[in-house]
Amino acid sequence: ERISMIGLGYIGLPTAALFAAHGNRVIGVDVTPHVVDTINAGKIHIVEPELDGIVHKAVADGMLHATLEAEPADAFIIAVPTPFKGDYQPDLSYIQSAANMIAPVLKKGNLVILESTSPIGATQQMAEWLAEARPDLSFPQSAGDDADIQVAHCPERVLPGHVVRELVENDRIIGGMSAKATEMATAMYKLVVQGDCIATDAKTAEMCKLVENSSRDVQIAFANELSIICDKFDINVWELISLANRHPRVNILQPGAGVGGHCIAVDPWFIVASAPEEAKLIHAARLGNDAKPDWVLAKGKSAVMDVLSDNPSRSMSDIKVACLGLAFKPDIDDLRESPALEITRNFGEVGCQVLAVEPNIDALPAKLDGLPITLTPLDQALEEADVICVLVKHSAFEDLHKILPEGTALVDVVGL
Ligand code: SAJ
Repeated sequence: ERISMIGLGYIGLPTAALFAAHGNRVIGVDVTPHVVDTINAGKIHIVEPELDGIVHKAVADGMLHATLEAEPADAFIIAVPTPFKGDYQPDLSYIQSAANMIAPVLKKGNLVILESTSPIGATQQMAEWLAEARPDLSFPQSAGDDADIQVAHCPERVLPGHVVRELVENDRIIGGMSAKATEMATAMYKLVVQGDCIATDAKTAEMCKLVENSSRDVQIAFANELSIICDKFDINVWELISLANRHPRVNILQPGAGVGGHCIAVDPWFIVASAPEEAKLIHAARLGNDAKPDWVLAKGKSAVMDVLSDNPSRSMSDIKVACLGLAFKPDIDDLRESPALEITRNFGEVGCQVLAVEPNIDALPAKLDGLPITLTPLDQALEEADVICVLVKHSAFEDLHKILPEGTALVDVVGL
């Protein structure tokens, strides 16, 4: 099989490399010259454990090469971003550009797979764009199993940090626009996937992916709401959750600083945008999780105010607040859409000195430039801080309770 991967980001690059590692010739296409050059040099531009070695070998073996322009192939996989616009409406322009890019090189017998997380109807829309660009070919929306080009939606569901393993082990949802498309896509994924490939239609596959992440978002919102209620009654929410979870049919997730990353905080909006009247719970969960960082900031600020009122001779500018963790979740270095980063930045605007502790990075992101925030080693931060806010449950912080200097105010929103 000759496979073309359109979009070489967090999903596209590992998927491309995996197909190449299994003996398929893979052409990776990306619009960013730096990405193309980096991959062709056998290197990677993203952070994901184990990926660099696989890409290096695939490029060295001549099985993977990256280009800026689409080339003919047997199958095309589209893994481009599907962000939302300001008003929470999905932005399909990247999918449209990808469709326009591959349309000229499509040949009878090709399979086009949309892997990007997409709002309901996006696969059909992509097939329409392809059909408009190539009136000489037939597509499944009109020709079904007999179409020249088959189209399917097979959403990715891998967990950042475990992508290489999950790409192989996870079950895949295969949503063909025709039975033939499902059959062709299943045969292709079976080249690398050890999990089950489960057949459905494209619309159900789109909804399935959105529902998986919405389900997690709603459950985390429940945990976050509990943490705020428990704070009011001075109940330890982590003890409470572990007790409740002893019930055989209860499984509550963990509260935290908020929901970060680029999937769980985005995908539920696709459902809300398309069914605003009906998706009430999903909407409320999204708002609840988005509001959690402000609640955490307020808790931290109130601890700072307590220090000031206990020490009238001190001023805000000489109070030191340690923010433990900047990443969007434990034990990764990914700071994108991170509630911990947002909280830390907001602390920097309060006027106190902020000691940012993030053992997984070497330098602070530009987003924090110009604020009184310094990247600080854990031991130094613990020694100097008046207030410690634990924002991410990194394993480096595990023993914090044992080494915490006595009398330091602690705001722990992750339950160390
Ligand atoms: N979080 C909590 N409490 C929890 C679990 C998570 O506050 O109990 C927070 C995390 O700290 C983080 C956010 O939620 O800020 C999201 O983290 P995550 O580990 O739940 O998920 P992601 O965004 O890394 O990856 C998710 C996964 N989806 C599900 O688990 C249903 C992954 O399988 C998807 O492939 C990925 O989204 C995606 O690309 O859509």
